[in-house]
Amino acid sequence: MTTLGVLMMAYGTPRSLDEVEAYYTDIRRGRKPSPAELADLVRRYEAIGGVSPLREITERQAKAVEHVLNAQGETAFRVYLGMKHTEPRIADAVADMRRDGIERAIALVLAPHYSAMSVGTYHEQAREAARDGGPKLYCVNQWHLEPRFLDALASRVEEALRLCKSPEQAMVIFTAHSLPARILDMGDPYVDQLRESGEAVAKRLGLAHYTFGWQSAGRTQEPWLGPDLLEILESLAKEGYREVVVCSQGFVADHLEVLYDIDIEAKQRAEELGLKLVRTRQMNDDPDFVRAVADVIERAKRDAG
Ligand code: FEC
Repeated sequence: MTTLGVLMMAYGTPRSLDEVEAYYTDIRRGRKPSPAELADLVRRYEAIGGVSPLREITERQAKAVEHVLNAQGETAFRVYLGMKHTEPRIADAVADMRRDGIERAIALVLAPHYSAMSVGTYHEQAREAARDGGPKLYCVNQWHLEPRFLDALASRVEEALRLCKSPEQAMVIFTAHSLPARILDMGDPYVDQLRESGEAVAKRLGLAHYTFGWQSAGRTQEPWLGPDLLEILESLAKEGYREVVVCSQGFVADHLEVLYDIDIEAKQRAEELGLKLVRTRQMNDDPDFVRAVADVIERAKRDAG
């Protein structure tokens, strides 16, 4: 039986506070952060306990997906993990596949919605690494409407609503990482795809109150997609809402942007505004999510022939 490779790609996170500067520099494509920017990022990592659980969770996700894929028995799969901003890099994973004689691989980013500025840049790195000597890559652009992924989101929103005193009156806010607003002029599908998955979840649950917002915008001069989650909280408090559910549908793991930006920063703002904020549980390596990702890979395998 030949083995089909899976190049699973994720953001990556520093292993310790000592690595934060190099990480931040990599995110900024080689521009070092100023001392104040670095201190602010270190402060945020310290606030969530010093390191982010993202690395460990990504590794668990990769193992669990490989296990589910191989339990089906028809094809042998081998999952290789490649990170965008830390080791093992995407190019390392591609080199490992080549070394192991993998000729074909499905390339999948652990981010459901496509933007040229996010998923597109992972694919660029993967294609570049595979250009000379393979393997042949089949890149999955988006998987935000994968039925089991939508089920997993819907069940988490439902669970969060159950923690509200008046679930029918609570506002559900679907969020994702903001990007520079110039993606709107590039015909990028990111914004539409976030609406599509949020609408699908709202329809599944028959939600009366839901909205969309952005979080974790970069600290750069150019305009970013808005409104930001913090602004939305202010508007909702003014409109008389008392409870909100934040479903960070663009992320699939607990990490800095969830544990700090929502659990610390947004919760504190909500409290000041007299709002109760309940965040939906992240996917991590929960079996329903792992199954959804395996479905995405199986589908890509069929499409690749
Ligand atoms: O837990 C962790 O340690 C890592 C959490 C983390 C995830 C993540 C996901 C996304 N990002 C996306 C876009 C951008 C753009 C910039 C940017 C900057 C940062 C910084 C940190 C950071 N991101 Fe990130 N992102 C995570 C962490 N991100 C830290 C730098 C400090 C800051 O701005 O807070 C701006 C780059 C620039 O300055 O030029 C753009 C997108 C995602 C979701 C898709 C994905 O996972 O790839 C999009 C997780």
